Formats: sequence, C-alpha cells, structure tokens
Amino acid sequence: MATGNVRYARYILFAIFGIIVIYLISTSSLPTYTEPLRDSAGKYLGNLKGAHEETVTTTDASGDVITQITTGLAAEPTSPNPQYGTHGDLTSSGPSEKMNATFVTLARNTDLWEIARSIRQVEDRFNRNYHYDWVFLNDKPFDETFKKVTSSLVSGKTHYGEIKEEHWSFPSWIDQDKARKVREDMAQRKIIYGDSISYRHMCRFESGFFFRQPLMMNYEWYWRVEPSVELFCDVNYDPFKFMRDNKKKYSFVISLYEYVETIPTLWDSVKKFMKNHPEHIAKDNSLALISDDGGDTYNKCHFWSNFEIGNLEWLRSKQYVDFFEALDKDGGFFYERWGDAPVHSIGASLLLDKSEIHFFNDIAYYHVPFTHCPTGEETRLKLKCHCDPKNNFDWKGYSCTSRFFDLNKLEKPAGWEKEQ
Ligand SMILES: Nc1nc2c(ncn2[C@@H]2O[C@H](COP(=O)(O)OP(=O)(O)OP(=O)(O)O)[C@@H](O)[C@H]2O)c(=O)[nH]1
Ligand SMILES: *[C@@H]1O[C@H](CO)[C@@H](O)[C@H](O)[C@H]1NC(C)=O
Ligand SMILES: [Mg+2]
Repeated sequence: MATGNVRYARYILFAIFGIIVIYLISTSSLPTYTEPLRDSAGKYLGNLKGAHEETVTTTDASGDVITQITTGLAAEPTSPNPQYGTHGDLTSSGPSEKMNATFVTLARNTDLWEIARSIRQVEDRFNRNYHYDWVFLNDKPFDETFKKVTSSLVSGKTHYGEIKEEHWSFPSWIDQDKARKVREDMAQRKIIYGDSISYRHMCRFESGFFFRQPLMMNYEWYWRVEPSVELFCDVNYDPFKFMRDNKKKYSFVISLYEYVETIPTLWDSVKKFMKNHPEHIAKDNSLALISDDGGDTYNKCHFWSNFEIGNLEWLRSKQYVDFFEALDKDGGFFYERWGDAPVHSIGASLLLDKSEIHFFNDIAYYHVPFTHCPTGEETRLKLKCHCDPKNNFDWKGYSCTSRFFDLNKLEKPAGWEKEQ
C-alpha cells in the first residue's frame, strides 16, 4: 500500500514537472507586442500592458503553485546592457509628463525616402518611447504615398500642412529683375543654390513662417528634422522637458562660419534693426559670440538650423517677428541668398539671454557634411553611440562651438583638446 502511494505521488510529480517545462518553453519565446492604445482621435493612451510583461509559474517545495509576474520597463533598451541608459529619466518622465511639442519637417514628395530614413532613426533613438507628433509642411499637397509611409513610421500623430502662397513667394516689394540678375550672377560664380528660387523661398519660410503655420500653432515646442540626417546615440530623456526645466529657448548641436557670399549685407540690416529696436535686444545677449568687434561686423558664426529644438512662443514673439520683418523688408532673401541658419542664430544671439541657448552634447547628429559625435567615451558608451569620434566637428577650426563654451564660461568635455 505504502509503496503504491509513493509511486503514485512520484507519478503526479513527474506530470506536474512535465507541464511546467512545456509551459516555460511556451512562455519564454519572444515577448508579446502590444499595440499602443489610442482613443478615437488617435491620441496615445499608453500600452495595454507593460511592453515586456512575463508571467512565470512554478511550484514550491510542497507542490503549491506560485505565480510570479515580472513586469519589465515600459521602454526597453535597444540592446541588453541595462546597467546604462534607459532607466532614470525615462521612468520618471513617462507619457504622463508629455510636453506640448512636435517634430516638424519641411519636405517635398520626392524627399520621401530620405525623410523616412531620418524618421526611423529619430523613432529608434528617442520617439518610440515618447510618441510625439510630427508635422509635415510642403508648398504643394503631400501625396498619398508620402502620407502613408510617414504615418506608418511615426509613433505619434502625423499632420500634413500645405503652405499658403504668401509664405512661399516673392513679396510685393521685391524687384523681380534685380533678383533674377543676382541669381544669374551667383550661378556664374558657382555659389551653392545661388541660382535657385525655391531654395530662397525655403530659407525665407524657415526664417519667418514655419512657426506660425496653422498646424504649428497647436504646439509650444518643436524639433526640426531634415531628410537624410542621422542620430547616433540614444536620447534617454525628454529634451523638450529639459529645455523647459532649464529655461532654454533655442538649441544646437553644430555651429560653423557662414559662406560670406550668401550674406554680404545681412549685418547691415541687423545693425539697422538693433538701432531701431533697442528695446528688443536682450540684456545678457550673445552679441560677443557673433561679433568680434562689439557689433561693428559679423564674424559669420551661426548655429546649423537643420537641427533645432526650440520654443515656438519665442519665434512667435513680437521681438522675433519684428526682427524677421525688418530683414525681410530689406530683401536679402532674394537679392542675396540669406539662409535661415544665420537668421535664427543672429535672432537667438541678440533677442535671448545667453543662458537661454543650449548646446546638446549628448544628441549625436549628422547632416552632410558635418558630424557632431559627443566628446567623452563614457557618454558615447552609455548612450550606445555608433558615430566615429574622429569625425566630431565641435572642436575643429571651422566650428564656433568653442567660442560658445568660452562665452558662456562652460567647461569643455574632457578630451576635447585631442579632437581639435
Ligand atoms: N516643400 C519643399 N521643401 C523644400 C524645398 N526645398 C527644400 N526643402 C526642404 O527644406 C529643408 C532644407 O532643404 P535642403 O535641400 O536640405 O537644404 P540644405 O540642408 O541647405 O542643403 P542639403 O545639403 O542639400 O541638405 C529640407 O527639409 C528640404 O526637404 C522645396 O522646394 N519645397
Ligand atoms: C499647446 O500650445 C499651444 C500654443 O501655445 C496652445 O494653444 C495649446 O492650448 C497648448 N496645448 C496644451 C494641451 O496645453
Ligand atoms: Mg538639408
């Protein structure tokens, strides 16, 4: 009798063990993907369950069934070395602290596959954890393919806006003949985009109109993304939130000297504006960053505007709009080839306090032909960067970033001298 019971119990134990093994094999396969929950308007409501939630069932010594639920982080790291990276900021600033912010891209339908590459990287490195919206702007209607592909890549909501004619055309005060002669002359002198009309509309639009498009009026913060750019490191915190918390209004990753042929009289217009609107000039401005002689001449330093994270309310302020309109009246967008980068940069340097401009060392970035790869191996490893530090432009002779650090009395990251 006794031996029969023991055999019976052993039998049951084997059976339970077998079931557990089968169960573990079936649950240890890939974590299940859960569609993010959205309301009818497509607003992100969070995930149905943690992005990585596993249930493991085992038995204890007495044969009682124990159920353990292991819930992973809602945001998983891109590769399995969790000692670094996604914890701290991500868990403390989840969707509950979502900022009033959007990505913004100006593009043509033909830019689709180049912008798709940019979006994929921004999503992989940052936005898949944050789901910010993305506004696309175009001087022509976007086609169905463009909308379909970009919507499939963006984890937030996508919006598509067509720019109205007066934001993408010659203003009435521009002398068309004079503008044409300039283009012909620049074409002969082989100045890049010197003969292009559309490039000039683009620069004027980015200088004075993108931030007041109807779709952009819904947001307070923007992050500009262009086709064919790269992000080389994880962005494990919310830069919009960083900007707000640290009272920043404008930011950059790459700075350099402007090609003087495109802006011969820009500084004359700026000086006129400063004289006419002393009330708009910030007390603690960065004039010393862009002029080496107290404002007499421009040293051509500017922040590269193909990457920007900034505050839209600042661009919509009377100070900035007066500044843009003063420049626009002087006609240099068409009689020369003023770029939006020097225009934004001079605006930020004169109208903002210098503490309101931020350099993002930890956002690694490429737009042909320059790279910003964070100085400091610790940062690069921590953020899983894939850029070659040899390509970092920050401390090279043609970058203005060193000046920015000196003016703001910031300590340069360790090892910067070796990258000169
Ligand atoms: N809708 C539209 N977008 C444009 C046009 N021209 C340029 N863009 C966009 O404006 C931005 C800047 O144009 P780019 O051609 O990248 O100018 P760039 O960065 O100075 O020069 P690249 O070295 O060619 O990148 C990009 O986001 C372009 O997609 C245009 O005619 N129409
Ligand atoms: C976001 O900012 C815009 C522009 O300031 C404002 O009109 C809108 O009400 C804000 N939305 C939210 C949800 O705060
Ligand atoms: Mg570009």
